[in-house]
Amino acid sequence: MDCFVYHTPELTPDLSVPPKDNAPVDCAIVVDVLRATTTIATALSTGAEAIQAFADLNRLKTAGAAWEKELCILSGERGGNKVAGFDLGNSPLDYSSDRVKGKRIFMSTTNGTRALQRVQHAPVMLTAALVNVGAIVKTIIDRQFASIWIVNSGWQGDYSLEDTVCAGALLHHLQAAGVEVNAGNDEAIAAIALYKSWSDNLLELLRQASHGQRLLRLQKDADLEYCAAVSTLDIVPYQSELGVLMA
Ligand code: 3SL
Repeated sequence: MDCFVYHTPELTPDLSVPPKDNAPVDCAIVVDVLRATTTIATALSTGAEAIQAFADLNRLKTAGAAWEKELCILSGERGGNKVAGFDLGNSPLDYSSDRVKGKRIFMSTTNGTRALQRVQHAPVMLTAALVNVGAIVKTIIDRQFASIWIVNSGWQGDYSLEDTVCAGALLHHLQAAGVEVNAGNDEAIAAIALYKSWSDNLLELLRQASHGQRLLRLQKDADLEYCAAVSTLDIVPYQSELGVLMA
């Protein structure tokens, strides 16, 4: 399996529009460990009907207003904080079953939703975080993709340690399951090496990462602990229609 890792949406070949010829990849996997894809996995595992992602807050509000009010949750994060007037921010711990069961979550985050848009025309799009690595690895193996892109969200165009370690976890666990992983770029090799050196202490890696530090300054210690746990959720978020993620 040809495996590429991209550190940011901007570095990822553009699949925000349909490809002219054959798709350049079978499956794109978007990663934003802190915290968008962890929140997506959590919300779907606690029974949200779907997550509908938007880069633009005004488009989000318009779509949410057209949805049945009792079944709509507005979820917005900018700079780590909840957007004023929204129901929820981006803390996965807030997405409990009693808040989200049966509801559609209209979500916008600083980086994660931009990464989703960047590859929205991939033939298959999944989202991964440390919490659902095992479920994603199993799906990749079952679907027998010939090629995958792991698309890290990064932080405002910059590299992020926590997304890279998750990319490495995915590739390492594919290898451990006997898949022949052909690293398509150096980023894939580096991601595996990063995961191997930190796999016993992922929480500490998240604490040292620049976005982890930002979240710690916002008193989000419990979020970091939650996001650092590996394969605690057996859930595979996939894009069912443009911009909509379901389990
Ligand atoms: O950048 C994003 O998409 C967010 O996940 C950032 S935060 O962790 O919610 O601050």
